[in-house]
Amino acid sequence: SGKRLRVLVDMDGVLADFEGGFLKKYRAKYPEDPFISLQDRRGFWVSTQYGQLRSDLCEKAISIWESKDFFMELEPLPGGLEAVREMAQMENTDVFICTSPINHIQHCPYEKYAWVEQHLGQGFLEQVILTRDKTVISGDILIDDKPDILGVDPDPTWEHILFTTCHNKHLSPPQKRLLSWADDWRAVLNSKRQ
Ligand code: UMP
Repeated sequence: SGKRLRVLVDMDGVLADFEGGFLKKYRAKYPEDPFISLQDRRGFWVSTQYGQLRSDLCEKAISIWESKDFFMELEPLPGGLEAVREMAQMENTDVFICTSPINHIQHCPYEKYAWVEQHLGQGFLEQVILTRDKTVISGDILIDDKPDILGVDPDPTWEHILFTTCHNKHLSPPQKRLLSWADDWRAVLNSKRQ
């Protein structure tokens, strides 16, 4: 009984393997330059850590995700597509994919929709929310790998569940975590139902 549960699911680092796709294409494009292994990643911003490694690597990193086909060719993370499909079938549950596009607009916004269409079907396009500010989107739960989700609303309606990935696994965050899609995401949803 009670009202419907609205679940917001992030895309990069939660459904799509942004970090793995980045590293593969960075190493292919810049084979002579140093790189940061996934186990050494720290901090949400890849470009910041590459810039700390060597100042010219910040813009080289950015050139990777600004390239055509970067977002389209990201591999799905294990279990993510199955989880959102299952959520979409659950009673009294609405699932939305809530993702921030980069400001280099040539490819990313289109490719994010195309990725969802390819992997989840055309009908799932109805569930896509592109926004640079997730605090203005209302929901009960936001599953996201970014530790600090800030915006104009200081008191968002959703509870942020931190999805574990290479850059956040060493933190002791205030949020609840999902360790992966093999973790008990169903229990997290059920805990928010009235
Ligand atoms: N992104 C950057 N710089 C980085 C790492 C990621 O611009 O160093 C981009 C990729 C995604 C966006 O489009 O930021 C993150 O979106 P969310 O995962 O917060 O939705």
